[in-house]
Amino acid sequence: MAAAQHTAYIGLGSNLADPVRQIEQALDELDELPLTRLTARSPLYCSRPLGPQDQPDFVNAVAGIVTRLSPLALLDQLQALEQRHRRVRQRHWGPRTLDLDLLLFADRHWVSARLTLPHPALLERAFVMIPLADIAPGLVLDGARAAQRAKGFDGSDLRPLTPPSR
Ligand code: ROI
Repeated sequence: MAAAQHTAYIGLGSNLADPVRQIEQALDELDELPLTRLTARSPLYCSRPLGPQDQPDFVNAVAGIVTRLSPLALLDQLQALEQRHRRVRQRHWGPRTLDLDLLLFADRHWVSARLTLPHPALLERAFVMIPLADIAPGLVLDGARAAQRAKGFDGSDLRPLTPPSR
């Protein structure tokens, strides 16, 4: 029997080596993962770095996918994709060519050394919640809709790079 299909959301971030190209390419590559289809992509946002400020601004986006992969098989694929972008991580919370965070996988709750679902910082980060709310406004997270949660951020650290209609 074929594995069941689930919806998952991926956070994308880059602040090195032409970040817009890194993110655009990663979105295409998500669509090409085995047993996986890209179903939604948020606009791209420019965001001030969280963490050390002596690094370039980030480009961030959130992708929606449907997949027949398991959460850990998907995580393996995301990490392989990061490696293909020659991910460099010079220091903790420092600049990187491509970060792919598995934010949500269906309504799974999971805690292990490799993976925590939902992503532990999901609700705290404007550069995740605002693009997530763009593509999944009605998604209920801890009792509140994504759109409602996104309104809780002042948004001044986040600038859209592409029109929301894309
Ligand atoms: N800051 C922003 N704005 N966007 C990110 O994707 C991001 N990723 C990180 C750290 C270094 C914590 N800061 C970030 O990993």
